[in-house]
Amino acid sequence: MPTFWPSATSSNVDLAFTRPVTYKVGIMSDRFLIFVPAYNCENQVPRVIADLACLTDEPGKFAIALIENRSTDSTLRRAEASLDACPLPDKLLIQNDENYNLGGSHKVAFDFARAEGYEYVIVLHGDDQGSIRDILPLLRKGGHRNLDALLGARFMKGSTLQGYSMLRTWANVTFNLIFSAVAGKRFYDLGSGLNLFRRSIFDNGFHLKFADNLTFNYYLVFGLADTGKRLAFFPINWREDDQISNAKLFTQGITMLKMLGQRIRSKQAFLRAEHRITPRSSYPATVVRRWSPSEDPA
Ligand SMILES: Nc1nc2c(ncn2[C@@H]2O[C@H](COP(=O)(O)OP(=O)(O)OP(=O)(O)O)[C@@H](O)[C@H]2O)c(=O)[nH]1
Ligand SMILES: [Mg+2]
Repeated sequence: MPTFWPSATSSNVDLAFTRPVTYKVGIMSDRFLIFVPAYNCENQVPRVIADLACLTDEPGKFAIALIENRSTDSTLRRAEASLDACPLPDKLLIQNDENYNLGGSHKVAFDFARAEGYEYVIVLHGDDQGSIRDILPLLRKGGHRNLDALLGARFMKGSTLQGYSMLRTWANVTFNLIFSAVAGKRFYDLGSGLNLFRRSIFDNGFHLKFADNLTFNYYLVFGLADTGKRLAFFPINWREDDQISNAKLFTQGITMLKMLGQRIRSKQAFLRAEHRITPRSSYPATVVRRWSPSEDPA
């Protein structure tokens, strides 16, 4: 287990017995794992990884874990080449042993982040619809410190959306409002592709029975609100250009209505219920390649 970097806000460190240390305000002391879920996005994943080069001069400790989900195209090969070329020192290419879909990939990522001692997980979808740059100003201000989840929102003041039809935008905004009313907490997005989570909130496994598919995030926002987690939303820039959307408006809408029915009937039963089509006791994955500073040639 790697050593934790001291947290600027930690109160359990007795500084009286140590040399004076100047803790800088901001992200200097935090460890972030950037989790990039990737499936059949061979054309987009190189752009996402190339963009992460902007983190080289950031003071926080950023590592990348790209989790490849058994793509049928060249995503794995192209991800490896892109990671190899990326100037950040800590990088991992992980492949799920089976396809666990997007929600299952999150479970792999949170588990891995716990094993390696990361305090925060930043989710950034591998299909290049958003950018890590949108969250950086908040991290620099320490905006994540008093929160359990900082969620990117495509549908709030300050957000920009490109390539989304009126119908799709309307459907999203409508579901945001319905979910908010049911949860008693304002949700500005039920699942964008740029989110930050405090990793320790997943240590008790409250998320493990949430659906493994693309609806995982919808369960998660309810789960976060219903277990009293501290969450906030921030506006993001989101686009759809050469991506293939897998979120089918009609079938997804029906699924969401069923989910709402379940949640309205009982909050507690909803939290405890099995929401997966294929329940699993574990989500095994394999590290295909790891780059770390100590392994760099001298
Ligand atoms: N569809 C799908 N996406 C996966 C899977 N595993 C990881 N992903 C990644 O999850 C992200 C989201 O998938 P999308 O198909 O774009 O779904 P979405 O973002 O909910 O829908 P859009 O709003 O249309 O983009 C992408 O970065 C995928 O590469 C999988 O098994 N299926
Ligand atoms: Mg997408």
